[in-house]
Amino acid sequence: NSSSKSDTFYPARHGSFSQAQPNLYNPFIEDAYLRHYLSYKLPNEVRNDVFRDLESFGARVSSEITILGREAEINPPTLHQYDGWGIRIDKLATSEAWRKLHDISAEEGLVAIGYDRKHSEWSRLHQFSKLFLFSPSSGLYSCPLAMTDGAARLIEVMKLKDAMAPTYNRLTSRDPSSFWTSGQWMTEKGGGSDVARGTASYALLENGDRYRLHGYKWFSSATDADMAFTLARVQDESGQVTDGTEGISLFYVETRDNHGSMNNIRIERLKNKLGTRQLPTAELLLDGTLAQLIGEKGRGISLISPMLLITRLHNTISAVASMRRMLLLSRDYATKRRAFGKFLVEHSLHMRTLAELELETRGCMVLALELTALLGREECGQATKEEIHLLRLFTPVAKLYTAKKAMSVMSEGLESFGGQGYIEDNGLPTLFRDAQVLPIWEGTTNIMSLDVLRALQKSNGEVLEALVSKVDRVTCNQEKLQFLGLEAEAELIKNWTQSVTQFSEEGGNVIVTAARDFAISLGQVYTGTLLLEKACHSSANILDFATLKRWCKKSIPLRRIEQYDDNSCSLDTHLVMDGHRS
Ligand code: UCC
Ligand code: FAD
Repeated sequence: NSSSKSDTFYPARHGSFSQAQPNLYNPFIEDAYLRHYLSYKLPNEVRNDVFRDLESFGARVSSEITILGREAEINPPTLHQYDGWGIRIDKLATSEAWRKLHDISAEEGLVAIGYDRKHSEWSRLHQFSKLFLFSPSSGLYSCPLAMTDGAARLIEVMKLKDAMAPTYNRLTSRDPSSFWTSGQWMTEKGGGSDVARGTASYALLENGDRYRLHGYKWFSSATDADMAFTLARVQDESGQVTDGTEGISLFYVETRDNHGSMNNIRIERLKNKLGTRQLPTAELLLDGTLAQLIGEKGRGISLISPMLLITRLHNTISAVASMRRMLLLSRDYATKRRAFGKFLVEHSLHMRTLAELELETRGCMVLALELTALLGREECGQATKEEIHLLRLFTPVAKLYTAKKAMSVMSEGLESFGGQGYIEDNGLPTLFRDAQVLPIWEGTTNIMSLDVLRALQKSNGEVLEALVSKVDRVTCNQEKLQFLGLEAEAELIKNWTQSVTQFSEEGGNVIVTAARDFAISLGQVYTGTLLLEKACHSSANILDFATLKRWCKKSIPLRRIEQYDDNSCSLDTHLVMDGHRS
């Protein structure tokens, strides 16, 4: 009756209109694919230990860490450049949550696990699985951890563990009071991709291997870091520096002295950013910063590359982790939100939409996790030559591939919540805007595509031969493939591989224009190969078959060579610049 209808809107009862909200449960227990993948890869004795750790860490992630990550987003860092008397102080204030995330990172061994090597070659897979759970809840603390890990690895690769023991021990410490984080200052105003032309910082000899750095670092992510690796040009006695790559050297900087004073570093301003708001990203003026030369003069870009390999793998795992997180929340929401008289989970169209995202996520997961396993093998001296090549070739591929997929999954994922996906307070938009940095930093998509060409060229094509032999091995057992009904998929993967290798042999100069399509195609081929390998394993389940079969319904973006030739390049320019005043 009409009086009870109006009662419904009586102000005291308006609480009954709340909207169902998704829950984040233990992200390890809820992630059947991660558990299945780790069971497939890890030997039993390692598996039990790793599962115990991931399960208890997952519980911490879904409670304490998620709350801290959200607090870090809501309370971004601030910079106070002057005190009340006009004295320059450059006081960077970070939130309590951010500092607590530092402590948790140490306690949980988020860097240390990769260096303790308790599970020898499997330690990296353990560490990166833990980071996979941590990253989307971490309030971007995953970023300083990436650079910290990269710095520790650089020290190890340079065989400086003894000479730099106090630093190395802090970077890999589990004790929050001694755990250090590292920055990585490469980008200057003149260029972040083209570091060779962009680096204008210079270094004046102080004594021995100690220098004073002068320069302007345009992006510094972890401005609260304790140390950094950076690049500068050494000035000779006549005040000259060498231009280009050959003029760039690598330096180690401690950001503060023993009394806590800044090492002649001025924080000029904090960046006002689309996302990563939790992160104290700043512009830094190095004004006579004391620094130690690392390695040979003029070899800076090459020497810093082991750090880049690690940070690019962190980027990859963070991209995939954000995809997984969006889907965990979205599918839970689908069981709670009703539309047209049914729960979303009962709408086949909605489920098809999410299944497409799940397919991309599973593909990216096998790619990312495989590379971390390869890294572990390489670091323990157990990798074959083929595996070392695969790690080199597929690190930039995975970085660009997963970052792009993360963006599309984040966008579709937000839409799966309808209007709620656009609402700031529930934290979902944070996942979206933080994903947008993943294709940009640590080398943009095009720069990663060109790095793939560099890997090919530097190895005289051996990195691609490694892929071919991997594909051959996975597709050689015809009898088994026939028994499993996977011959068509194996055939398709072989055809894709042939198209890619043929292109690299015949493409000549057009391969530069084709580099992005080439790299994405490689990502699809290798991921398909890994999915096939998993589907052929005795532990495979019905979803492994379905994932592979759906993956093989895609096509690779690489087109015929003439579609990248000079004519088509000038048409590109014509299309883009049509109407521009130049
Ligand atoms: O963005 C940054 C931090 C963000 C925060 C951290 C996030 C981590 C993830 C967190 C997730 C939440 S730090 C800035 C990152 N910047 C970049 O990545 C730079 C992008 N640009 C490039 O990568 C370019 O390709 C350059 C700078 C490497 C191009 O330099 P060059 O000098 O023009 O290139 P060359 O001449 O080809 O390479 C110089 C040397 C060569 O060695 P040699 O001298 O022995 O022949 C190359 O083989 O460097 C070597 N090299 C490499 N080696 C270059 N790239 C590599 C590589 N990837 N691996 C091994
Ligand atoms: P540009 O090099 O100007 O690139 C512009 C566009 O041109 C890009 O799309 C690029 O793909 C394209 N392009 C460039 N060269 C080519 C080519 N040869 N062929 C085809 N396309 C090309 N840097 C640090 O060193 N330390 C940090 O801690 C750090 N933190 C960051 C934090 C944030 C939030 C962000 C956004 C950036 C950070 N960076 C940091 C900088 C980042 O690494 C650079 O912005 C990035 O590498 C790109 O460099 P750039 O901005 O100079 O772009």
